[in-house]
Amino acid sequence: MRRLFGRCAYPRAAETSGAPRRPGTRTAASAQPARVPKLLSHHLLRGVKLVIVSNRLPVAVVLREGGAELREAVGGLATAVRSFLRATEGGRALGFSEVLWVGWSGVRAEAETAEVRSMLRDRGLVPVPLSGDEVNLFYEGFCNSTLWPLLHGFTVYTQFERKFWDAYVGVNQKFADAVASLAEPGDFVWVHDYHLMLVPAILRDTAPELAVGFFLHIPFPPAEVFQLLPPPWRSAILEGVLGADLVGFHIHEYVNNFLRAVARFLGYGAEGGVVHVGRRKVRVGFFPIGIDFDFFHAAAERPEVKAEIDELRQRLRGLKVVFSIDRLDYTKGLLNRLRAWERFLGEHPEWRGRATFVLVVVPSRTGVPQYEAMKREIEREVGRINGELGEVDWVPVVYISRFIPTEVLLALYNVADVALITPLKDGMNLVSKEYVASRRDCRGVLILSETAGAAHELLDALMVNPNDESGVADAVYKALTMDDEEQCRRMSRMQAELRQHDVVKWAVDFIQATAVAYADNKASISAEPARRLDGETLRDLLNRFTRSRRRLLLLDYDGTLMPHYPYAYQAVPDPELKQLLHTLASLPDTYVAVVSGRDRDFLESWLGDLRIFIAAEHGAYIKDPGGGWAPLFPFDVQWKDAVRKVMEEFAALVPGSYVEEKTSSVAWHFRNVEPEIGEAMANKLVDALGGMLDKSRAAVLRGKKVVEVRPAGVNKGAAARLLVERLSPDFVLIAGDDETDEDMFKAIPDAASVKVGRGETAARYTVASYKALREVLRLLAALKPPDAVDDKPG
Ligand code: GDG
Repeated sequence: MRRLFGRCAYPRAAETSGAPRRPGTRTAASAQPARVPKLLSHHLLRGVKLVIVSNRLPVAVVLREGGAELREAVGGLATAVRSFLRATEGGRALGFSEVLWVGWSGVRAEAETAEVRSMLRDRGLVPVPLSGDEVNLFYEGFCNSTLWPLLHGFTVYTQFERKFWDAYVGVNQKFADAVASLAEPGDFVWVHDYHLMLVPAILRDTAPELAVGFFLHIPFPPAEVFQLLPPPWRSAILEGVLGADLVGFHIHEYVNNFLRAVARFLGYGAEGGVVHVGRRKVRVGFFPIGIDFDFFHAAAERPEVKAEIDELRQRLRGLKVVFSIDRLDYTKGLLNRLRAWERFLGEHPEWRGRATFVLVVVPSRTGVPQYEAMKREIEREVGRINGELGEVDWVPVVYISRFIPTEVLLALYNVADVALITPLKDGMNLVSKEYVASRRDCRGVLILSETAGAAHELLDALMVNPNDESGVADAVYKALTMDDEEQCRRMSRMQAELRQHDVVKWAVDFIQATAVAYADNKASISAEPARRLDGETLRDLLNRFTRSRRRLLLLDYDGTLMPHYPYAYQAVPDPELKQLLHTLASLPDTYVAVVSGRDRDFLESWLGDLRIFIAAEHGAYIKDPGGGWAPLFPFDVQWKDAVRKVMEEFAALVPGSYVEEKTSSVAWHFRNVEPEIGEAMANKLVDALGGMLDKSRAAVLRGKKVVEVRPAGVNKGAAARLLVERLSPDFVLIAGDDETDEDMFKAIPDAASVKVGRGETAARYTVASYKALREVLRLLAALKPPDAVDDKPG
């Protein structure tokens, strides 16, 4: 058996069919008739570029003495996108004018010569050079030692290193810069996988008019697992992905996990798979990746594959073959699989000498100690099993630890009586699909982990739990003894599924869904985005302030003038803030108003001594400098008792939620409740309140983790408008950090409005934090009194 594959001379990894062409052109190896699907060309795709972005380009650069050579890479993503491009005439059948692919060439930046770059560019491939340090910290570090284990749920293998994260941020920026430098408004950008989760948000900031789709090829774990990432990293990753118009996963479970994480860590709710991020709607859906069904289904007819099949059959002498192929990885469950095979042979000794397990493990991430140790352990186990059970003319496990040429892989798919695919966790798993598609003879049995994404489609596989050793052993027995009729029944049902949902359909569905999502967002994207308030924009603002005759500053309190504290009572103004407000209010013809959601008592007790306007309860009550409180307009709150009663019932029903009552409003807060339960109950509460309230008197508002009822027409925008009408300023500055402040930004569109912190906004400017805003206010306070400006007009 040692010579099972001995006849072939194996080229090295990234096995190939020679120099690749431009993405989308057909290659010799895959010269099957391309099956062009019925494409629903979308007008948004017409004449624009498709830019594919992935960590690796779909080629491997091989450096030789006499120069460089490019070889087509084999791997899930590269093969999938190539099949799509082949079937769509390089994207032209969809309307794209050109397809470019941005990624790392696989060689360190130092080795990426001008010759390599130009060879790549000739083929539409745009290299992003990575230095040795970046490869170590970004690729081997954050990608493979943090995100890979964490997203697969291997929490104990996950490393949390600040320097890995910093490199991840830097390299994502590099990729985004490379895309932004070649994409134009309206172009389509398809970002792939966990290496590049920050790219969509960076593009949204720097090139907002691009259509962006993001697809994750590996699992997205439950929120409790994702929570292990330090808060700034996990928020940046979620916000990063949400920069896209469409976010895709393989299966519904990952979609749910992602939406829960978004709700829990960012506080964004989702309805029907749409997350509202400021003005944008981000669609989140599942798009199970398929394979090039026709290619695999026709493979056994190809002469070179046929020859391999004949050769293998001859050498196997009627032995039944159980087969698996994986990259060396702890997620693949290789040791569990070996032990299950051993158990099967122990429980069914009659199969010794009649069946063999061909275990192909393709080297991967060589040099990483964890992987090296696992390789040694697999080798020890194979050696032990073969030593204990093997015979002179039979080995229980044929172990191959190298990359195998495609025709050999295709032959193995065709001769294997059983495919034993038992990953502990796998985003999808293409091998299981390729095995099924390859069986033109309608024979063979697939044993598949319920923990692989593919289990959601390949329902006629013998489903196993990879940790259930005896369950897997039983499945092997069942598979080896299954009659031909049942094999064919199961195979043909699975083949029908794979034929219908092939890789081209996957890519076309994804691109078309991105087009729809982008069309929806286009209007809001074209609104002018907020600009950072620094440098020139800040100088301009200070100038306008100086030249104006009458100034009004409308300032939110929590999160804007003060940081957010865990408990509301902690946000007591510091002496520096009070001094600043005092100085500003003392400038000639300058009015300061603090506009807050807090109640009158709090604001009165901490700010009442300043000569400023104060608006409490979102503007329901306004106090003039040195004067008393007056309502924004006459309103009644007779509805409060009934509303409070309903809300108290909800508070009793939902542990962790509570009711807050102010003079003009009642609110039900659910920030301490599980997001799904909180959101679902909030919907019910809104429905219940909607049915009992007179809309002309009371308004139900759905805020961040709160449902509030206020007098109709009361909001910070109305308060801002009233003050502007009363004071007639020719310069208005508005600053705020949350949803309720957006009402002010929209109510006074000519104002210099400033959003404090991240997130979509109707404001003109943004600053990073309350500290940055205070710095701006300090600059205003230090300006020469406008009366003394020499060149004051008039
Ligand atoms: C990610 C996710 C998801 C492997 N060894 C050889 C070889 N291969 C080919 C197989 C198959 C591909 O590589 C591996 O498929 P996977 O599904 O494991 O994909 P990955 O790229 O490893 O990983 C995975 C996938 O993305 C797609 O979204 O399914 O869950 O982890 O096509 O045939 N091909 C040849 N020789 C080998 O030795 N010729």
